[in-house]
Amino acid sequence: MDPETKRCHHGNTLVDILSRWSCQHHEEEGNMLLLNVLLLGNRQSGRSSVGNALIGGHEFQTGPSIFGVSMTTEYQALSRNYPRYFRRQGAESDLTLRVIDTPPLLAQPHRVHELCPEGVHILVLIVRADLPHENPHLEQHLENVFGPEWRRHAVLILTHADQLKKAGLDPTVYLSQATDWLRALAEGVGGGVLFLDNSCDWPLIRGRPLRERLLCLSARNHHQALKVQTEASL
Ligand SMILES: Nc1nc2c(ncn2[C@@H]2O[C@H](COP(=O)(O)OP(=O)(O)O)[C@@H](O)[C@H]2O)c(=O)[nH]1
Ligand SMILES: [Mg+2]
Repeated sequence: MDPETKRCHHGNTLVDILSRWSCQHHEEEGNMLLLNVLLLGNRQSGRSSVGNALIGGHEFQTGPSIFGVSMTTEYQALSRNYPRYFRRQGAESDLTLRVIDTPPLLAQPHRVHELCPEGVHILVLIVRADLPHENPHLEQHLENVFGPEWRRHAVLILTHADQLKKAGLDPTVYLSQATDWLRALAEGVGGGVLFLDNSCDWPLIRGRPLRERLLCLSARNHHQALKVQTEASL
C-alpha cells in the first residue's frame, strides 16, 4: 500500500498522526469530498484494474480467471485521498474516492447497502471493448436497485482499448459499429464513455482522466448519492 492510500488510516507514527490531523482538519472545514464509487461488470471485464487506476495503486487483485473462478469473489472497498485535488466555493478541497470492487455479474443490493449506507455517488459500468458483449438485464437491474435516476450517476468504461489500437480501430468508429445494446448504453449514461488501456502506464497516471470524469459527473449531480433499494429483486 503506498503512503497516499493509507493517508487516512489509523496508526501511531508521527506521519500517521499528522496526516490524521490534516484529514480531520479538512473534514471539519468541510474541505473534503467523499465519493462512493461502485464498479460493475462481467467476469474479466477489468473491474479490479479500473479500481486500481482510480485509487492509483495495485491493491485490488487482478488477473485471469482460472477454470472460470474469478480473482474477485467478494466485495472489497478501498479508499484513497487526493489532497487539495480541486477547488470549490473558493477553497481547496480534498477528494476521497471510496472504490467498491465487486464479484462478477449484478450488484447485490444488501452488500452494497452495508458498504455504502449513505448511498453510491458513481456507478462505473465496465465492458471489454475487444469482446462481443451483451448484458440485456443490466439496465433493468440497475433501475431496480438504484431507481430511475441511475443513468445520471453512471459512466461507461471500455477497457482493453490497446486491442482496438492494435486492430487500427478508432474509438468513434468502434462505437458506431458496436451492438445496439452497447450504443444505447453509451448514449444513455450521464458520464459518457471512456476508453481505457489498463496495460499501460502506472495506475496513478492512467486513472487521471477517470478521476476527472467522475468528479465532473458528481458535481453535475450536486454530489448527491443514489440510495440503494435493498428490497429490490436480484
Ligand atoms: N491488455 C489489457 N489487459 C487488461 C486490460 N484491463 C484488464 N486487463 C487484464 O485482464 C485481466 C482481468 O482484469 P481484472 O481487472 O482482474 O478483471 P475483473 O475480473 O473484471 O476484475 C487481467 O489479467 C488484467 O491485467 C486492458 O485494458 N488491456
Ligand atoms: Mg476483479
